Formats: sequence, C-alpha cells, structure tokens
Amino acid sequence: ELTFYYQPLVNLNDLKVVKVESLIRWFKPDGSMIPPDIFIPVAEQCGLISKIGFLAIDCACRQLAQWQAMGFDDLQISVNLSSIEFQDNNLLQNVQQSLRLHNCQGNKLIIEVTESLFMEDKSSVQHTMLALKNEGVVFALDDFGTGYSSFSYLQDLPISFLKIDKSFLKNVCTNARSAAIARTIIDVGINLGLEVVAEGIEDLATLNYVKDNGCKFGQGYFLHRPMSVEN
Ligand code: G
Ligand code: MN
Repeated sequence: ELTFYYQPLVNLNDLKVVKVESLIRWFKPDGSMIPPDIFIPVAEQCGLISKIGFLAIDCACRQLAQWQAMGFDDLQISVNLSSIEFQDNNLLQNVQQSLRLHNCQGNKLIIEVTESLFMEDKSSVQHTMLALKNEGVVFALDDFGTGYSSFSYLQDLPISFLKIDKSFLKNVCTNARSAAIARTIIDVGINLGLEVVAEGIEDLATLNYVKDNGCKFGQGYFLHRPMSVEN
C-alpha cells in the first residue's frame, strides 16, 4: 500500500525540470490516503522505519535509472529522510547497495534532511554525511527556518541545497515579515555558496518574488504537483 509520488523541481530561469523529489504515500485499499506525517512517527516508534527508509532509497534509485534510460541523463532525485532514518546504522550500506544495484551515480541522489538533525550529535551526523558524500550523495536541508536553524551546523555540514520552508512563501506578497524572512534566507544561502530552493510556490507573484531575490530553484503546486509515475 506504500507508493511514491514525484514532484518536479525546476530551474526558475527557464522552468526546466532539473530534479524530482520522491514523496512517500500510503493509499489504503478503500482509496483513502494516510499522510506521511501521521504514519512515519508511528513507524519510527514500532521499529518499521528502517525498512521504509530503505524502500525510499531503493525505489528512488530504481526510478531514476528508468528515467535515465529514457534519456533524462542529468536528472537528480531526492529522498526525504527523518532524523531517525538518517541515523539508521544500515543507511550507508543501503545507499551503496541501491546505487550499485540500479547502476546509479551517487551524485544523482539527494538526501533531504531537516533541521531536527541539528539536535543530534554533530560529529556523528557529520561522519555519516561525509561517508555518504564519499559515495557522491548530495544533501538538501528541507523546511529551512522552521526548526533549529543553526549556523554552526550550516557551517560544518556538507549541505548543498537550502529549501526555504513553504510557510514563509505562502504570504510573501501580503506579509512584509514573511517576505523579509524569505529574502534573508535566500541571502544566507547565496552567501554560503548554497543553491536555494523555494518550496510551496502557489502563484506567479511568489515565483517572481523569489526569483527576483536571487533564488535559483523552485517547487510548488503552481509549477508541478506531486504525481504518480504514470502521470
Ligand atoms: O517536508 P517537505 O518539504 O518534503 O514536504 C513536501 C510536502 O509539501 C509534500 O507532501 C507536498 O505534497 C507538499 N507540497 C508540495 N508543493 C506544495 C505547495 O505548493 N503548496 C502546499 N501547500 N504544499 C505543497
Ligand atoms: Mn522535502
């Protein structure tokens, strides 16, 4: 009953799809959907999360290989991992296994983590990230600005993409504070040499705002909704 939806991420200059984010979905036989923020914490508590983490990585690599075989050579795919999934002892091994099995280059796989990871032991997080980076894997910091936005972790961890949380972009055109926060996060990302992604773009005005402020990548219902691979 677990499946993956895929939401494209575009270059805001030409609107070309450059990456795809994989999003886990649980559809019950009656067609109803249980959102991941409900079942992931339960899976974490009952010990099933390790299998879900592996499934997410393996399905992403398999799907990427299929798209590459269709000619989308430069496409990258991202997977969302919770802090508990990220700290799974088998993570590195699982990533290596899936990359090899599906014949994927590590630099085509992006792992999205959230700032909650910043509450864990920095040297252990850094160690895991460096080991994965050694395989080519790239990191994105998701939902940025809503958690423990530590500059010290931003300084020390090998993060390539900063994803501005959608809550700041929702009111960018009506709320001066949201606009200031969005603009400031874009500046932080640019000044740190990171690629900035605006997520949750729902209209043209928001797209133009982030683009005019230097944001290179965007994602959101205005551009593309998450969809099944058939769609
Ligand atoms: O935590 P993360 O940023 O990975 O969450 C992605 C979630 O946000 C997905 O479940 C996706 O369906 C949802 N999402 C994607 N684009 C938009 C959007 O434009 N608006 C809103 N409200 N949600 C979105
Ligand atoms: Mn994400």
